[in-house]
Amino acid sequence: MTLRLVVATANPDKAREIEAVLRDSGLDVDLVARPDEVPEVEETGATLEENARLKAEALRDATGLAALADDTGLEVDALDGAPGVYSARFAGPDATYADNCDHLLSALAATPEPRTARFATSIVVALADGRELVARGEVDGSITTTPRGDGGFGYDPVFAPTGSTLTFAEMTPEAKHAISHRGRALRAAAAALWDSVPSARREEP
Ligand code: ITT
Repeated sequence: MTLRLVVATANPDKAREIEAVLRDSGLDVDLVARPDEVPEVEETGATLEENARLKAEALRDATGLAALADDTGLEVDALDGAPGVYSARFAGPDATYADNCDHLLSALAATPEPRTARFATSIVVALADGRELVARGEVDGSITTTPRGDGGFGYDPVFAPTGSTLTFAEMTPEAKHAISHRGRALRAAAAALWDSVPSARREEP
């Protein structure tokens, strides 16, 4: 039976990645766009998981549907883990992706390479019956000295995963999802859904 799942993100780039990874999950999922009339929740949590839970529960409560939320942060070792939960607004409240990348490169201008960092994603799925599933994914890498590539979004042009000479923005979407924080967290969330909602398993043809 199709699981109707509303995605609790206002970021279309993120929504596109979530859809692409869940399409390959073996689950029969109908992804429903986040209704515009539902107000965005304030991300007041101290951790990625708390923020993901706030977003998922608010949307589940507003729609009565299962809701999936992703909260992601970039943790830079030389900045003691910043920007972390503040990644979206690192360069200010209305910061663009380019503003945030520039701000990060400026903050690291005096830091020699490798400027080690990791992306982390926490996912919470708030099911309609009140159960909650939690998943996390991380990828280690380093911050480049200049932005490179046009793919992906956010900090992708300045993040090169460990073992690759390319930034995430220079990779195909499939190559990014195979190793990314979000790809890993979503595959773990899909496995939890497979176990917890057997009716959503897609029958093999
Ligand atoms: P929602 O809360 O509505 O889902 P958001 O864009 O505010 O959208 P986050 O707080 O989770 O999402 O993300 C923080 C920022 O981290 C985001 O604005 C991006 O700039 C960046 N980011 C998230 N995922 C990323 C990825 O896969 N690659 C590069 N940057 C990413």
